[in-house]
Amino acid sequence: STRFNALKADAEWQKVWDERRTFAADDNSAKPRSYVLEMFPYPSGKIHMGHVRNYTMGDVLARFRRMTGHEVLHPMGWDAFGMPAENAAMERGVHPGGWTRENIATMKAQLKRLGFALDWDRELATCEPDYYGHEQALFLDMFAAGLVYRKESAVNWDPVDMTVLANEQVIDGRGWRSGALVEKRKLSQWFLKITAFADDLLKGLDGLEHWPDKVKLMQRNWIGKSQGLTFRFALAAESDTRRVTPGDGIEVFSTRPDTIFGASFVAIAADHPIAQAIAVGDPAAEAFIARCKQGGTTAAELDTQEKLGFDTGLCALHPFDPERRLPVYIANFVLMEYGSGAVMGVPAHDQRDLDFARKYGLSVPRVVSDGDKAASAFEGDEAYTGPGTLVNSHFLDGMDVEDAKREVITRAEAGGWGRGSTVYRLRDWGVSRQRYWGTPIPIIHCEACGAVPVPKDQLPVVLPEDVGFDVPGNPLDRHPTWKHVACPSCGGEARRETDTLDTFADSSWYFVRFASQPKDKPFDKAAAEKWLPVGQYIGGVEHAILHLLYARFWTRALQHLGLLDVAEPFAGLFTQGMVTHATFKSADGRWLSPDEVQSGVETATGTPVTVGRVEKMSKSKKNTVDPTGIVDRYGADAVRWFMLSDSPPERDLEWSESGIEGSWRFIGRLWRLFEGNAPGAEILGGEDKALSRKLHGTIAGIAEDIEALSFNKAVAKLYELTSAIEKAPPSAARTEAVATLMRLVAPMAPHIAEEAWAAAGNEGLIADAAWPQVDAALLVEDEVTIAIQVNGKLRDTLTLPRDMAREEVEAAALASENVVRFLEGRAPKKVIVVPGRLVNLVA
Ligand code: ANZ
Ligand code: ZN
Repeated sequence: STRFNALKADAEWQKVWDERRTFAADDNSAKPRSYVLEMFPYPSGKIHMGHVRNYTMGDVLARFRRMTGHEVLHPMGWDAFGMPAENAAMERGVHPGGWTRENIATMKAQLKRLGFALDWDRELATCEPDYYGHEQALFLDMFAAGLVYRKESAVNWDPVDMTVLANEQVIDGRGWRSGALVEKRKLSQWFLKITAFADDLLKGLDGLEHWPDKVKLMQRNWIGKSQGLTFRFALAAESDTRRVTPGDGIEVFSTRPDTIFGASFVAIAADHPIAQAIAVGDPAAEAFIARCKQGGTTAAELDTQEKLGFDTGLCALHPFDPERRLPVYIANFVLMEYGSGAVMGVPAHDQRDLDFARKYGLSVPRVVSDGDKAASAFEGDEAYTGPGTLVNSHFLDGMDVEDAKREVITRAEAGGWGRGSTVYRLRDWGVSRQRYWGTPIPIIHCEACGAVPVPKDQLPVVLPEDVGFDVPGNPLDRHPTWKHVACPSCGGEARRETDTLDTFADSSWYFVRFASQPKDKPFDKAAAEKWLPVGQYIGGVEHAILHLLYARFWTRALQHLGLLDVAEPFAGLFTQGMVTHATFKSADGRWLSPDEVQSGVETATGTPVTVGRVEKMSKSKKNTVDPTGIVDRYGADAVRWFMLSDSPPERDLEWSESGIEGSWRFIGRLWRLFEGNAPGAEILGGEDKALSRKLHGTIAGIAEDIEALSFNKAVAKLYELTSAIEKAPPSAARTEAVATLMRLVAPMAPHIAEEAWAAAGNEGLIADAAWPQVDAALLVEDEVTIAIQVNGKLRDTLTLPRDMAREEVEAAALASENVVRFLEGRAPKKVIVVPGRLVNLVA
C-alpha cells in the first residue's frame, strides 16, 4: 500500500479545478441557485487562521450544494481600501496601491493552496476603478434621490500634525504619531440618510428567520426606537432672558410623559443652541460647557460619569400648572444628538435625573406608586422605574402608566403644545474621510453652482497615483493639480471634493457586484436578482452591527432607487467563533510565539515559560499560528478537517498540534480504505445489513448537519462510519460504503476525495458528482424487541421482524422456553398482543 501524498494531490487537483474553471457559476443555469458568501477579507498581508476557518465552513456548504444539484455562486474578493495601506505608506514609503496589490497576490495564492471552491472569474478588489467607479455612480444616484447630504460635523483634529485623524488613529485621546491631545473640529462632511430607513431596517429584522437572535437584538438596539412625547416648555417671564428668545421655549423628548407631574427641572445639552447663547459673555457658562466636552460621548460613559450641571437662571413653566417653575440647567448627561437635546428631569423615576437632583438639592416628587408607597417625597437613591399607579398627578391619579402616557399625549396634542413622537438612536451615516486610500467622492464644488455631481460619463473619478505620504494630511488635498477642475455646470473654476468614502461603503454592495458585473454599470438588475439575496452569509460577529446594517441600508436604497428589487441582502447569516491558542510569556515577561516554546521552556534561552490564558490568536500576544506552514506540512485536507472537527462552529476553536495531527492521521485512514477499494478487486462476502443501515443513516444525517452548518456533528458521524467500515468483514455492503464515503468526505476533504474518485476509475470530478442517494428503506429499523410476560411479569424478550403477523408473534411467544416453564403445561386463558411492544399470557 502507498501513503497518501497530500502535497502532490493538493497541487494536482487545484490545478485541474483552476484549468477547468470547475467552480465558475453559470448565470444562465436552469438549476436551483445557491449563493454562498463569506465576508471578504481585508488584504492585510497574509491569511490567518480565522480566515481559514471562515472560508472552510463556506466551502463545505458550497461544495455540498453543488453535489445536491444547485448552481452555486461562491465568489471571493478584497475589501481593499483603508488605513493600514496608508500607514504602511507613511512608515515604509511604499505606495498604498502597490502594498495592497502585493498583499492580494500573496493571500490569493494562500486561499488557492487550501483548495477552496471559489469562482475566481468574479474576483474583485474595491480599490480598483472598475469597482469604485460604479460605487461613485451609485453615490450619485443616491445624491439625486436626496439620500445624500452635507452638514457640519466633528472630526478628530491633530493640532501638531495639522491633520484629520481616523478614529483608529486616536489612541487614548492622542494622535497616534504626534502624541498630541486630539481636538474636535467641525468640518462640512457628507452623510448618507440611513435614518430614512430606520423603521424599515427595524421591521425587516422580523423576517430574518435564519439570522442569529443575538445579531438581530444588537441591530435593534443600535437602531433604538423609542416612542413618547415631544413637547415644548414655555419660559417664565421672570427668566433671565437677556440672551435667549423666550418665545421659542425649550423642546424636550420623553418616553415617560406619564411622569410629567414628577418633573422638577429641565436640562439641556452643552451644545444646545440655548446653552451656546448663554455662554456668549458668560465666562462661567463657557467654562462649564468646555468642561462637558472633555468627557466621552458614548451612552455608557454618560451613564457612569459624575453628573454635572450649570444653572442657567432660566425658568420653565409646567405645561399643566403655570404656577410651577422648573429651573433650567445645562447638564453633561444630555446629548445634543438625541431627541431634541433637552429633557424634563423626573428624578423619582429616572436614575440619571435622581443622581442629578440629589447633587443639586432639587425636589424629588414621586408620581408612580409601586403598591403602598404613595408619599409625595421620594426616599432613597434608587429611582423607581417599574410599573404602578399614578399618584400626586391631578387628573392622572389612579391610572396605570400606559393609560397615563396616552392621556398626556392626547392632552398635549389637543392643547397644541406637544405631539406623540418616535425617536431613533440611529444617526445618519457620516461617510466623509479625509484620506487618500478610498473611493473619491464624485462631487465638484463651485462657488456659483454649489456641490455639482461629476457627470456620469466622466466616471470613474480615479485616484491620482503620484502622491506622497512624507507629510501628514490628505495627499488628495495637497496634490498640485488633481483637485483643480472646471465646474461641469458653468465651466468656471471649481474644486474637486477631496474626501473619500468610508470603506464600509465599499463592503455595502460588493455581493451585488459579484452576482452581476457588467462593464458599463454597477450591475444588471435582472441578472443580480437571479442570485440575490445571498442564501448563506458567514463571517465574524464583530460585523454584527455596522457592516450588516450598512449593507442592509444600501440594498434598501437600491430598491428605493428602482435599481434592484431586493430588500434584505442576506437571507441566512452565520457568525462563526474565533480560533484561539494558549499564550506564552518568557521569564522576563515577553510574549512568546508557540514556535519559540518547547515542552514548557523557551527554546532560545532554556528558561521556563509561563503558560497564559487561551485567547483569540493575535499578533500582539504572539499566539498566532501561520496557516501556510501548517498546510505545507499536513496538506490542505487535514487543515480543513481540523477547522471543522473540534468545536461547534459558533464556538471558539482552540488550535492544537495534537488536533491537527489527529486530522492528518484520519486522512491517512481514509486513504487506506479507499486504496482497498481499487477497481477490479473481487467483491467478497454477502450482505451486511448493519453496515448498510449505518451508511444510509450517515448519508442522511450528514446532509442535515451540513445544511444546519453543524460541521462538527457531520465530522463525528464520518468518524463513526469510518470505524464501522474498518471493523466490518468484506462484503458488497462494505465495498459500497467505501465508495460512498468518498463522496461524503468530498465537501470537507476534497483533494483526497478527488484522488480516490479518480483511482476508483470514475468519470469526471467528484466535485461535480451527485450526493449519494439515501435508501429510505434502510433507515427504518426492521426488527423490534418484544417483551413477553406471563401474568404481567416479564419472563423473556424476543427480537422479531417488525411486520410479523399477530398469530406468528403469539406462536413465537408460546414457544419461548421460559414461557413454557412458567406456564407449567397449562394453556393460557387469554393472550394480549400489543404490536411492536409486548405479549402478555394470562394463565
Ligand atoms: C422624562 C423621563 C422620566 C424619562 C422617566 C425617562 C424616565 P430612551 O428610552 O433611551 O429613548 N432623554 C431624552 N433626550 C435625551 C438626550 N438628548 N440626552 C439624554 N437623555 C435624553 O430614553 C429616553 C429618555 O431619555 C427620555 O425620557 C428622557 O428622559 C431622556 F421616569 O423623560 B425621559
Ligand atoms: Zn458652476
